[in-house]
Amino acid sequence: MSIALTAPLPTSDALRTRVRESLAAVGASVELGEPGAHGLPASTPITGDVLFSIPSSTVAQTDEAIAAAAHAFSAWRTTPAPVRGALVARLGQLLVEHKADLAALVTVEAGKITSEALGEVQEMIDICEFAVGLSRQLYGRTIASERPGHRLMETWHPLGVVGVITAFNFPVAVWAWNTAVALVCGDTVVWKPSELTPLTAVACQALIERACADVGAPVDVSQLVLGEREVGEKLVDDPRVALVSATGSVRMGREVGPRVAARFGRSLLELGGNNGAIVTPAADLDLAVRGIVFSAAGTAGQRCTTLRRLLVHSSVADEVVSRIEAAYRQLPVGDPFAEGTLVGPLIHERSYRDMVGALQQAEAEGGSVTGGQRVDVGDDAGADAFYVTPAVVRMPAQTAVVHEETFAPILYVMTYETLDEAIALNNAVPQGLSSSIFTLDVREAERFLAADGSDCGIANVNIGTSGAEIGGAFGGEKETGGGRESGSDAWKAYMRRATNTVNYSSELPLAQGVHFG
Ligand code: UN1
Repeated sequence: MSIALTAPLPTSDALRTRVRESLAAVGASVELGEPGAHGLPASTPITGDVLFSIPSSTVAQTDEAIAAAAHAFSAWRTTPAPVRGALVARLGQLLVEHKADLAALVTVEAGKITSEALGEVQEMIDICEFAVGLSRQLYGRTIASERPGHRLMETWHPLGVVGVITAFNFPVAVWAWNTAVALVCGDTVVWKPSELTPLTAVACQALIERACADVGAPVDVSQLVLGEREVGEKLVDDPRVALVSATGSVRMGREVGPRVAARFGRSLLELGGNNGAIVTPAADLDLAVRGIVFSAAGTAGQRCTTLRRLLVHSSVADEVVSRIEAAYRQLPVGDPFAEGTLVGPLIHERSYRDMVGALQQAEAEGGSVTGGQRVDVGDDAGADAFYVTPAVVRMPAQTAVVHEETFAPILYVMTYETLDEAIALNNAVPQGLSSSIFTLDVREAERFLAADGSDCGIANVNIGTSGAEIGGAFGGEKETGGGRESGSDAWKAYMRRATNTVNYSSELPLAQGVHFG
């Protein structure tokens, strides 16, 4: 394939320097060993190389981290919420100050283009602002009591230690969604980031520790554990971890959910998406194509909110598809640091293999593929890096392959005749995260948002499936796991509810009219 890269790839040595500079700027100290040395490999999808080897946490260290967080909880839970908010406010300031440093690490480790990496850090800043406001708005309701001289009310209390397990594709924002909210709710946090993005995590930990020092909060309220499966399993199985908030694959969620439930812990799951968008004949096609291209090809198709299925009315299908294909031909693929790049690398070879496998299966199921080629980066620097052109696949029907989430830029296109059919197709997959409709017809839009419309946790009109703001609750139904994070009243998952009945009379009436002696 002779698609020009936006610029020659940087060398791994240049990326090492960038990492060192960014870590130094945020004040993180971590032992950066030679690649191949004992420890956790810290790699980059930009060149596909391991950059450093860093110390990882043992299960015993994870146990200590949980113990420290549990100990810190006993004081943190009675710290007034607005005082807890001051810690999150300071974290937000530090994130503003170090936005570029953190974004550079996100680009190195997750391969996001600079604009999206900066956007991810902005999402952290936004949730900090939200959580600071929330720290003065944690509320309970009072409810009319059936008994005279009685008050019935709900109070919300801190829950305990929150275990946060995050994925590579949002290596910092999802930590911040959970941590900012958990901390103002009076919880303490133990974070296990993806083993693919440990350095960004180390940087975040340095910033939260500095924020703690600056406002005089106990540093143990936020812990970081780096490692692979056994570290996550410890968080899942330890009864001191009251809530496990896990982002990742459906397969991971299928394990985490029952294991946490078996010990009567709580889990908040944010699993796979397989998001659809409907384009009706009443759509503004210019706007629809722009929204579709960002949602389907942005982040190289590696968001859980990525648009993967386009359900387009047969009367506009050819036009929409040819405009998407034309836009795709113009998308600069390459070094995510280079100005102008819009599509960076896939995270690793396995993603590339999954993409190739899905495209082969799609063809076998009658699909016709445009794009989806590996971009030859031309020299040794990128032999283990995987850059691809985004793919559009016209499918004769929503076949088996379309029901699966392949974490790569593949957009399957199906046509429909009636809106009912389109909504049924939208809802026919096992996942239920995000969805959109492009239409200027208010009846179609409202039908899509109604109880018998989209069955997803996110249903949009005239915007794509990705790029949600933090103010709303984020999450989805069915195999997406049912959790809600981030804004709105998602904070309630991080607290426990007590129902209080207060008798301020001198009588003792029993509820339901019961007489007892
Ligand atoms: C994810 O992909 O796990 O709505 C999170 C979005 C982002 C968050 C995505 N705000 O695309």
